[in-house]
Amino acid sequence: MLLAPLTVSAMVVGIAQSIKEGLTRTRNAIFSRIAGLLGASEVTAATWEELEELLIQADVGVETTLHLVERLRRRASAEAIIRADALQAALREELRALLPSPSPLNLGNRPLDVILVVGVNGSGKTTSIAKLAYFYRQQGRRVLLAAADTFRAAATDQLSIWAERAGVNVITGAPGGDPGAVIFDSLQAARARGMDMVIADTAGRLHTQYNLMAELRKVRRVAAQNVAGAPHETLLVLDATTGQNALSQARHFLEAVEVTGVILAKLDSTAKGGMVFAISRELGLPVRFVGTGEKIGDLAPFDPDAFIAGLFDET
Ligand SMILES: Nc1nc2c(ncn2[C@@H]2O[C@H](COP(=O)(O)OP(=O)(O)OP(=O)(O)O)[C@@H](O)[C@H]2O)c(=O)[nH]1
Ligand SMILES: [Mg+2]
Repeated sequence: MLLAPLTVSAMVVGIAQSIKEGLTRTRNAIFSRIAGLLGASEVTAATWEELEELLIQADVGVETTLHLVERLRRRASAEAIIRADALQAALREELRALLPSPSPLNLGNRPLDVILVVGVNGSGKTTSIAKLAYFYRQQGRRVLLAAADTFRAAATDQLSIWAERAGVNVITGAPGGDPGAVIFDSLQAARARGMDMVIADTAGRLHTQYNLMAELRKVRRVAAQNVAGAPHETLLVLDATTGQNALSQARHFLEAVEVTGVILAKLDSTAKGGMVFAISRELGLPVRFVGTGEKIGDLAPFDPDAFIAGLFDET
């Protein structure tokens, strides 16, 4: 049974609110201090140094932080900014400029969309896939899951439990079996059952990094052979609590498979929400969704304006 699609305005308010809630730790631990810092009566060299430290603590990344603070310093002097609110507004603008403007995902333009979800084990892949399934189902999509993580014995069971919560079916394979076969079966089943979206879970760990990447490439190949242009989106799940480590993991994946966007899981569990800026600037990838909790509905489509607001605004 399909759920009624949400109205657009209700969704936008809901999205902004859940992004804000997901940012509670980042806001309380870091950005409220930044706001306080910029609110001091006098801006000195120490102010800039402290700003730098706080941004690095928020995992904005060293390179991105230096770029930001340098731009802000220049603006402060060029525009003779002395008022705290003007300085904060300038920082917000500079942060916003680091994020790409929202663009639609490459979905909904064909009879069957295929989304591949990749990432290291424990990053939040399975949970995020279930949340994605739930999210798209609420929009009236007919979603089928593919349990193509055949390496870890419990992975299929875990995905099946989550699928039930999301109200969608899963195609599974034999433990230790060929993930390419699971994808193939899933695409056939999707067509036979009149589904319009397949979301595939993939292994996060194999015996070697080489095997893992070879497997991911094979999964992609099978998808491409069976559905034109598939996978239409390859989303990399990163664990926000691992901060800069997640970026180096991401680089490994980028070398092996074409990634089109990021799901930043566990945003609610960390003060490292600044990672979003590093992902955008240093990896050149758009963040597409953020995980804001452990429940099925705790996934928000990324909205850059809501994200910036959520960093600073309590209400
Ligand atoms: N607070 C919070 N926890 C999350 C979020 N997303 C995932 N988790 C938790 O992170 C843990 C790992 O999530 P999984 O979805 O199992 O991760 P995985 O990448 O599939 O892991 P493997 O299958 O072992 O490779 C679980 O305890 C989830 O509940 C989130 O957005 N917020
Ligand atoms: Mg998993």
